[in-house]
Amino acid sequence: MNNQEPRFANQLNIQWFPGHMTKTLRMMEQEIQHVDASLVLLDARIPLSSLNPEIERITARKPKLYALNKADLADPAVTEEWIKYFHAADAGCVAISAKQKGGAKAVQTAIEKELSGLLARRQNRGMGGAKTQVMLCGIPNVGKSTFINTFAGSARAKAADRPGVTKGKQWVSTEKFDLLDMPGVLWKKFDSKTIASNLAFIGSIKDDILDVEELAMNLLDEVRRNYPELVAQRYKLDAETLALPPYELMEAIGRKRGLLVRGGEVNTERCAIMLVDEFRACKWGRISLERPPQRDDLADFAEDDDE
Ligand SMILES: Nc1nc2c(ncn2[C@@H]2O[C@H](COP(=O)(O)OP(=O)(O)OP(=O)(O)O)[C@@H](O)[C@H]2O)c(=O)[nH]1
Ligand SMILES: [Mg+2]
Repeated sequence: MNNQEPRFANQLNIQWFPGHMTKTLRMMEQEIQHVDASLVLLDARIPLSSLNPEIERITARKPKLYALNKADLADPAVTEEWIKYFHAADAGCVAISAKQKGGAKAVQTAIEKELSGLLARRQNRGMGGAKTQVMLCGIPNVGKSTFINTFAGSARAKAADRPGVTKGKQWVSTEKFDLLDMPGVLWKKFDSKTIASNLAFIGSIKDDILDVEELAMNLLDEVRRNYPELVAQRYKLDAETLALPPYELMEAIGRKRGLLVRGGEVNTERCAIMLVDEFRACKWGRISLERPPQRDDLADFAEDDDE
């Protein structure tokens, strides 16, 4: 199983964990003591790979809700499976698209449900008007600041399409809630190369430490396994071309798009950037890169261990 995993992820063993992430983790450890609950944003396309074990540890002792964000980019049927998976583990979980107002409403209702005991106690003590304090956490670029802006109804927190936009904590208040925006955090050592690749595919790791051609080839290879028709449709590929080894497939796509350098060679770097950008902008279609583990997967895993 391991030799099929993307090669470029090996490079993530280089020193890439920036000091500000250590600072953010410390800040979260402080803040969690004072808030009522945490809202952990996961990326709906990779719910498990975006589940940061450090965030899990820090948020463990307070009520918590998971939101599978960017559900508009993920395969809706797979997202449904993920919701069932989380609910089966007794975890509160909703699917949202932070840019859309409806998401904020779904989260408000779910948080109030998670905190119903606390809210009732406050009501009984005559403190019903106190605001609920919620800390937002998640990996870089998952949509924390965007969610806060939608929830608050105005652009109060800076949000942009790259990881590492939020640099410090920021409180944003609404009528009933105080929301704490936090910088995104990753963790020092990923359990598998698949996790590292998934985080790179969706743009949670800064692209400038990655080899964009490796990134694009691995992405193509991964997506064509589960969504061959989407890749074929987007780049007008016949079955034979779609089955080419990843580098040749990328060259074929570059040639079709006319991304050539002098002499007629394909400009593979430009092609790679185009592929990654188009995937992230959902031009290939709605794609989930991860499915909930099944019993069979666990059996396979046990077999691998025995080898
Ligand atoms: N399609 C889609 N894009 C989203 C959604 N939520 C956020 N985005 C986009 O994702 C990008 C990152 O959003 P941010 O809100 O800055 O992410 P963040 O988690 O605050 O990132 P850091 O501050 O860097 O940790 C922006 O381009 C948003 O417009 C969503 O639900 N769907
Ligand atoms: Mg942010």
